[in-house]
Amino acid sequence: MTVTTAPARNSTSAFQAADARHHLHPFTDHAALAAKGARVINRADGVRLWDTEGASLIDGMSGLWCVNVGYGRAELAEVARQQLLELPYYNTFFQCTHPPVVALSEKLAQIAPAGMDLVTYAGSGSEANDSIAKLVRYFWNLQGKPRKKTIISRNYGYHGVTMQAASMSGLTPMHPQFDLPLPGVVHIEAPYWYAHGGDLSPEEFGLKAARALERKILELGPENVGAFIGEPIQGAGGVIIPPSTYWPEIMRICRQYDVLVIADEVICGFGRTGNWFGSQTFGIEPDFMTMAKGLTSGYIPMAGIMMGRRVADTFRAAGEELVHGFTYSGHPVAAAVALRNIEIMEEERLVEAAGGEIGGYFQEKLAALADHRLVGEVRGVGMIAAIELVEHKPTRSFFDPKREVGTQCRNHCFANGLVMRACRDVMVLAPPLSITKAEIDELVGLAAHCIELTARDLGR
Ligand code: PXG
Repeated sequence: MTVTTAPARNSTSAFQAADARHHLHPFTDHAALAAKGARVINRADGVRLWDTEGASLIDGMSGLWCVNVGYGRAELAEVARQQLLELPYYNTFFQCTHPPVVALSEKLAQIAPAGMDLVTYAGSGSEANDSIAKLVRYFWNLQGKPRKKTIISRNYGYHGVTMQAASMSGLTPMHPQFDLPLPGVVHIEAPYWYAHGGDLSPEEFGLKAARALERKILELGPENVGAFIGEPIQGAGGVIIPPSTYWPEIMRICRQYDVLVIADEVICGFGRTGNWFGSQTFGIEPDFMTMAKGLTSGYIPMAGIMMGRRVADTFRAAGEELVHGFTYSGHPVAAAVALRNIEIMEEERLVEAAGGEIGGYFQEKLAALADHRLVGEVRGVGMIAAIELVEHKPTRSFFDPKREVGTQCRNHCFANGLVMRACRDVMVLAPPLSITKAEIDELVGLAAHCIELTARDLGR
């Protein structure tokens, strides 16, 4: 046992020491973090975070793309408190239900794309995607097509970390540590025009990228392909926004070969792209929709799986038990918080703001950063955006990844009061939808300053 001189119990160094000793962080090099000490965030309000040293940050990432209504919503704490007192837990197995899960399901059916009116629940986006993969198998078994099981997903996709969700993810570092992907999952190229579009126009490239799906279906045989999964905008992969031609062509292909469409709305859902769901923004008609994050604005864990009519009718008519579900499927406290969260979005017209004035202002201010010598492209929709940091603008050429330019920029942001995330050398932003214009000015000002600091570090 190591004994050190004890720092004050609630001091930053005490938290850091205990954290380093006992807490293994997600997606983190443990030894490197232990050497440095974690930043201890202990308070938040609106779009701002504070750490134990008293420093404040504008949270340009809504936590992890989830706090859509912003921090400090007393109403959400209040509904959770009331529900905890009234019925803190009961399950939805064995022919039982409870008022919060009924009310939430009804509300979700109201705001979902047309025809989607059946929902089941999970605790996280990963669990929800894992469940969908099982439901795809079950659907095709019920249809008498038991071979139709392969799921096609995309490079740069992020669908979570369970065995199946990590397999469907297309961020390659997620696979080797765990001997993934599992059989039955294959990947195709992403509609990432800036990196891979070459001389094609975005529209031409969108068609080309979509037709990679058709080629893969024909290669595998349509009788073996069960579903295609994609985020409307690929988030963790670097906010990859597909050209306008992409999703309509994907829909055509999936309908032609009878392949189910899974829209992973974990980031795009709940207003981020200016509609309730990214599917509405991009003209996707999903058979399954994955919901998490913004469903509760991250105040409490919850995920949902929304089904389209064909899938829903098949399950409703199955005439047997669906042998799937979690202890916490439709948890009453989470459901109550989710419902109130959606009501807040409605009352404050946050989705309209993201698709209108506030989203427009955010995108317009950010667009000005495209003139910076380090910035190759600024792209965005509603309240999600990306800034590509590049070595050479005219040829769209990237820095050597070993230089970790994105990480340097992120570190400058962190030191200067802004949370902006780096996905490779793509700086990404997804602030709360409740952000004000003045806060957007501050956020974009800080982002510009930190990009400039990064350029100077590079001697440019
Ligand atoms: N689908 C998508 C599109 C996601 O973004 C998940 C599924 C998985 O959700 P859970 O709740 O199981 O984490 C996500 C999660 C990042 C980052 O680095 C992004 C996510 C999670 C952790 C980190 O940007 N997205």
